[in-house]
Amino acid sequence: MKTLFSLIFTLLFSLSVFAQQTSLKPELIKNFQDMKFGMFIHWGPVTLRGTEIGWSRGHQVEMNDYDNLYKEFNPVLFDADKWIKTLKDAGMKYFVFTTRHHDGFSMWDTKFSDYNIMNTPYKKDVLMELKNACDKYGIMFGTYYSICDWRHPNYPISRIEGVEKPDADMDKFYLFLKNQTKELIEKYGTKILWFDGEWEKPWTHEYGQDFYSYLKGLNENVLINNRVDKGRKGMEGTTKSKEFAGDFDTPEQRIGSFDIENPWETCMTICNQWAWKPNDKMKSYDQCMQTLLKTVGGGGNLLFNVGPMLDGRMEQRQIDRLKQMGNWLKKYGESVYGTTGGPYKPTEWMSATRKGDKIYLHVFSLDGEELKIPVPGNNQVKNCSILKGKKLKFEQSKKELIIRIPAEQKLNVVTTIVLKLNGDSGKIEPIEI
Ligand code: H79
Repeated sequence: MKTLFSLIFTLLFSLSVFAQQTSLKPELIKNFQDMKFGMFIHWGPVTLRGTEIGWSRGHQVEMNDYDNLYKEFNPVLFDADKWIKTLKDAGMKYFVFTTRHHDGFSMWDTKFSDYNIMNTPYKKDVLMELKNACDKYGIMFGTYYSICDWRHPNYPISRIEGVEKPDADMDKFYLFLKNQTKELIEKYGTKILWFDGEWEKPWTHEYGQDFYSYLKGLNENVLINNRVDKGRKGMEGTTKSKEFAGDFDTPEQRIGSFDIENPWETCMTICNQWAWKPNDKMKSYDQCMQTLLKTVGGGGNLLFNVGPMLDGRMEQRQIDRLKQMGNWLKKYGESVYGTTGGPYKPTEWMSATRKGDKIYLHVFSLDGEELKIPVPGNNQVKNCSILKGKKLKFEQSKKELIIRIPAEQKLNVVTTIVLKLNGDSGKIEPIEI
């Protein structure tokens, strides 16, 4: 009896391990990590008010007003081609679009809710246009999808006092989630399902597990973030333990901690608000570059968020800022794409990436002309230069590597230095500076 029990247990256990392994192919996640830089978009009828998507419903914007904004949503200057071209010119490789935020509005032609883009005066399936533009430019297409839906009658929570939901029914609501995400996978070919809003009580670990295997069953090549399940540690975004589903971690509005074991992606806004806000404070070029390079240097991807305006255009100042980043990446991209974070862990003033026998140092600030860092493990530095620039003099002892960077060689915002080693940089243990 005991052996039969343990046999069944072993069988079930190996089946579940098997399921986990087949659900995430290493090359799928490697390909994702190699891309490094993507664009997040938060957009919807709420841009008519300029307040935050989802969160302002029933707060800054009276609920009834919020829920009727779609009747006026007519972004006549929306041009999917222009958006994706902007993204491409920024050096970004993938795209994640808010298909349904916590407010419950569906930005595509869905069969499962009338509260969708086809019932606005605009009447066009913006999601399909974006998907087609991504295909045209060779950009990976992904979709943000909120698990909570504060407006949906079957979802138990509204977040607003005094609103009763007599039709609350989580199992019915879960069926709605399955139906909608099936459309995103089958009709729109989404490659990334970027969930959110999983932290509320009605969503459980059991739903999370079931949803993850359901979606992988529809297409095993869809990447799914860790917000599908209940394992996320707040805005830090890491996953509590292996028992929770999710292909990558999701630090929000912060650069994730150094981690080259578990895939992660920082999501961050180029201004302050996720959805467009008039005259929102925009990050400087310096802040944008440091955010990107410290994220990549820590082993992560950056999903950088833009909120387009109510007429469908992105703000010109944001397009210009992204273009500046793209111009940098055009020249120095080999130090970003396809690299691994480290071996030096990011600091305030420097971050590093590596590939093959090379280490790239991104120096943001340096007092004087000498860069002093620990030697890269057991390796010898063979030569050292500014990336795409002049050779630099250096000395190495057993412990220390000293690189001379003449003042006139220092570049604005970031100076990238390439070290060529006598061995594989991938094998070096992380180094704290
Ligand atoms: O979709 C974006 C956010 O709307 C969503 N996740 C990203 C990707 C998000 N979920 N939780 N949070 C953001 C954190 C919530 C912060 C809040 Fe607030 C503080 C909610 C209410 C007070 C920020 C400030 C949002 C509204 C005011």
